[in-house]
Amino acid sequence: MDYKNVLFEVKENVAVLTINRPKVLNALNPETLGEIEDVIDRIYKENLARVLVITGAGDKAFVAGADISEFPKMNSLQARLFAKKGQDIFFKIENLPIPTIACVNGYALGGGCELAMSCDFIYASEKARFGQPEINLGIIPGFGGTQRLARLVGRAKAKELCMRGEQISAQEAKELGLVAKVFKPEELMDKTMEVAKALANKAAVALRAIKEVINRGVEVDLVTGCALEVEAFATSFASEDAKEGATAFLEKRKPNFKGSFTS
Ligand code: CO8
Repeated sequence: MDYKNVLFEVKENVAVLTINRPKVLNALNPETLGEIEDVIDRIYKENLARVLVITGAGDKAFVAGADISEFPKMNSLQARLFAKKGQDIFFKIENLPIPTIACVNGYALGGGCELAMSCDFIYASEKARFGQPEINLGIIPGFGGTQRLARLVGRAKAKELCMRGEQISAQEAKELGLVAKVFKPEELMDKTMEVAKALANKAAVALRAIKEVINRGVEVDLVTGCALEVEAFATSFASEDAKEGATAFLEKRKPNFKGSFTS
């Protein structure tokens, strides 16, 4: 597939997906969502990378939401399909078996905030702005925002953010636990890539297990979550990288993880 709305490259096992519609602050129309899905499917099926970074083109926006110019063309059923398509794609991102980092360089509003929340964690520029402003359009978030936001920042704060529809700064988002780290705008990409490359050299089976167990574990009770953990622990313990990790420690050298998914 030729991409018109996104850029995609893989370097040193780190894939970078850039939403590339800067004239409309990288708003997500159905075509852009389709291209994002194609990239995610390729990463998964072709095992293209060990880490994925998602960012936005230009210096103003990560993604300013779903493309509002599409709304007047849609009836309720079409809007439902669009929302469902977005949700399905964001689940694919959430379930990718590799670490994903949202590198939020500017506005992350509506669908943009929802895209960022489907990643494992968010690194943001000091000038990034977050919010679910759909209420100001007379609608509600449709790409999973009410659900992921409530899980990340708690019910009451999620309700306040969705009901008031106001933007918050990167620093406020960090205080809420939505953002993991805040960087100066000119440092954001380099710092994100530094972490992404470090993750690409860690034990892949263990990374996948951490992701799956935390994602699934927060949805269930503690006993069930710990049962998931003990099984995933056993899988990681049986991996080639686990043998290398312990051997390297005992031999007082740095581990040379292969990053293979085989256990
Ligand atoms: N959709 C389409 N175009 C957009 C969007 C958007 N979400 N955001 C910005 N643009 C366009 C503007 O129309 C403008 O275009 P033009 O130059 O042709 O006039 C250009 O981008 C630059 O934007 P502004 O001039 O508005 O820039 P400002 O710096 O003045 O303001 C803001 C920046 C605050 C980000 C402002 O653009 C804004 O409020 N944007 C809309 C944010 C928003 O409401 N996002 C939520 C959208 S709804 C959503 O995401 C729901 C997801 C689920 C949908 C389910 C499917 C139906």
